[in-house]
Amino acid sequence: MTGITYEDFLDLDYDPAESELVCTFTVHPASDMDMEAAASRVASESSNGTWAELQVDGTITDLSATACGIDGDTVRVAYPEELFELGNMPQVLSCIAGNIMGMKAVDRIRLEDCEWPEGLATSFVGPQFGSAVRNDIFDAGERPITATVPKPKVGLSTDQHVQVGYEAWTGGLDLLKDDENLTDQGFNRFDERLTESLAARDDAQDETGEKKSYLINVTADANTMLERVDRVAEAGCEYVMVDVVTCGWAAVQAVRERCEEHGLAIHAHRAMHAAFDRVETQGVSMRVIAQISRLCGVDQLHTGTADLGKLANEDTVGINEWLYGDLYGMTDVLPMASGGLHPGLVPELVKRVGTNIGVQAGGGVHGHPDGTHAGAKAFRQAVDATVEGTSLEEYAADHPELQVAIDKWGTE
Ligand code: CAP
Ligand code: MG
Repeated sequence: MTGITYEDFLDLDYDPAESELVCTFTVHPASDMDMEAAASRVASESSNGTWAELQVDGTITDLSATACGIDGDTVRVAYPEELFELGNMPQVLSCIAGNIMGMKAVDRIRLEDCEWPEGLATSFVGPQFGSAVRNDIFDAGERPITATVPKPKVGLSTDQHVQVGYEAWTGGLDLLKDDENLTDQGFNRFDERLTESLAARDDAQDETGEKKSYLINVTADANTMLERVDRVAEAGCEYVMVDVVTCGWAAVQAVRERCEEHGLAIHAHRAMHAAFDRVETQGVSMRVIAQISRLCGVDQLHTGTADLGKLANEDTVGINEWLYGDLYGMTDVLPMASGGLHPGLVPELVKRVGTNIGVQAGGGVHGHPDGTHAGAKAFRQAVDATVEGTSLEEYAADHPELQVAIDKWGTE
């Protein structure tokens, strides 16, 4: 009887089958380990191996992954499709981003990218609407859709929150968005906020003749989220918002299923993603988090501002391209640019990431010297000017709100 050892997981001549999931890792081996030894341990621990040589009686299904490529500190690992439970994202991640993240055999390891095979990819439902929301819901034509998040993040009463929404909608923005840490707290209850915001939304629609909607944050335990999704649908909204990283992929998958029953779109906030992707040598890249988000079926996802805003961003452009790209016919995802944006940054943002996006500003709307309504107008004016190819300075000559915003924040 021969045992399964770490060496069995390394074959640099191996050509992965089309059905296999191929993952690319950046690996920094431990000081007592060479790259080949570390790579074989990555493949082993993330599939069917362990630290001891295994003696197995009888025939078992061979579910070994194969470390099939090493190039500098880049390691490619191929995983047989039978290793995975189809449509179960937590199970997939327990393999490819599980124990290996803390293995002593590596000083650092980061899952950089996945090449999803058709069988596994299409076992996930993907988004219902994706970037079609821009025109299906808002009839936005060529322009990005616009959103704002009331600030301060938490602490506004329901009435104050609703009033901010009303001013933003009537100022020209499409979406009011809850902040990531606002759900159902004592100062601003979920049910009351839902009902009152949608009443204000209806008024704003009547007043402007434009479609408006609301991204209400349903994040909670899975059962509570599903109840909230039902209430949002009953109340007549088009979307729910979910903090997808903090609530977990199992819950996102459950919400996606319930949203299909109601025809609701999902706005994905990525709070906590940086715990996984910020350290460039460790964790899981934002690219992979975006892939997981699309497979699990979110319609809109925060992907950063291509470095224009206040938060560190990983490759917004490349991630957005992946979200739009073909994945066996799966619906795409609308990227949301957010975090420190203001009107003056919109032209450069659109230059970097295009117009098939949502643009979201909190401080860059409510921090306008003349308040939220003027701030919303200025933000929308910046979007309209950009899409029609007029410079902000020129457009501001007969759009005073934009002029005030430029005077305050500049155009860089
Ligand atoms: C933006 C924001 C968003 C971030 C999330 C905030 O507010 O509401 O949560 O954009 O980051 O709380 O910071 P401001 P990302 O417009 O006032 O900056 O989009 O990178 O996931
Ligand atoms: Mg926020």
